Amino acid sequence: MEQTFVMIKPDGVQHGLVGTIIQRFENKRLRLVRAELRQLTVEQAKEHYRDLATKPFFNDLIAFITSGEVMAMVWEGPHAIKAARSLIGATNPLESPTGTIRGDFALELDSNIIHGSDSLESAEREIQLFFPNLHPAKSVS
Ligand code: IDP
Ligand code: MG
Repeated sequence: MEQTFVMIKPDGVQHGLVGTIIQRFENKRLRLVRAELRQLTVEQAKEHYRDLATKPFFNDLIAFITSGEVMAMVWEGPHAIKAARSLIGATNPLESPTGTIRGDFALELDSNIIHGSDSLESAEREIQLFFPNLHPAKSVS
C-alpha cells in the first residue's frame, strides 16, 4: 500500500473542479486519506517546490500557487504515486492526452490545475510537509 500527495492548484479550485477531480481518483479505486482547503504561505510554497528553486519560472510558480486556496490531499492505494500521475497527465497540458486531468481541463503549462508527487521520496516529504500529524516524525532524542 502506498500514499501520495495530490494538490488541486488555485486554478482548479477557482474553476470548480474539486468534485470532478476527486471523482476521478475515487473511480480509480484510490482511497482519500486527508483533504483540506488551504491558503499556502510563500514559505510553504517555496519548501514544497524547493527542487525547482533555480528555475527561471520559480517566482511565478510561487506567486501562482499562493494566489488562492488549494485543495491539499493524501490518496492511498497500490501504486498510488504512479496511478495519480497517470490520472493527472503530462506537465504540459498540450502534451497531456485527452482523458487525463490536465489534458481535459488545462491549456497552459503555468496553470495546469493539479500537482501529484513524482516519487516515493517526494510523496513522503510532501505528505510530511502538508500533513505532519498523519505520520508523526520519530523522535530523535
Ligand atoms: P509536474 O507538476 O508535472 O511534476 P514539475 O516539473 O515538477 O512538473 O514542475 C512543477 C510545476 O511547475 C508544474 O506543474 C508547472 O505548473 C510549473 N512549471 C514547470 N515547468 C514550467 C515552465 O517551463 N514554465 C512555467 N511553469 C512551469
Ligand atoms: Mg513535480
